[in-house]
Amino acid sequence: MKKHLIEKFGSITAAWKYGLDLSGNGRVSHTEFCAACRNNGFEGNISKCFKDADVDGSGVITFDEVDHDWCVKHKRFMDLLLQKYGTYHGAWVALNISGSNQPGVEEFVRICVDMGYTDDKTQLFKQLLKNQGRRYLTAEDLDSSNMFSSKNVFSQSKTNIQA
Ligand SMILES: [Ca+2]
Repeated sequence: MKKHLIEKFGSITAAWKYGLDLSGNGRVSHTEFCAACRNNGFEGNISKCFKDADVDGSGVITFDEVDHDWCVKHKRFMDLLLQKYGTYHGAWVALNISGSNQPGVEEFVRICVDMGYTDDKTQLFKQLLKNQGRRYLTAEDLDSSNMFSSKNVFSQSKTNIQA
């Protein structure tokens, strides 16, 4: 399923935002997951896939369970962004400095450097793109805040370890 989604959406982040977590609350329930599988033409064993993905058995899938590495990176990016710019809108204004509404990878790398994000910036840019064919970010792409459920991702990871 994960491979299938990445092929379809181009990145696991876009797959989560636009293919899985359609309600945008940071959690995917079994019902939502079944709908997502149908929407995306997935024909494998849906219930088994859900069980496998729900690592902590909480009954919902979080992005942390889908891709822990990217989850940590997105969280870091979000924290730095809010520290530096206060809001996503503030970051968008800084990113869209040319006023074109089409900031590309160069502008993105610049705000990443400004906020002190040290991981691979081009890879993050690609994750955030809704369509891989596009060469610029939109405000919607930039905003990854609703990828996390209300629970802090790191406390969730801790729960995983304890369980
Ligand atoms: Ca879970």
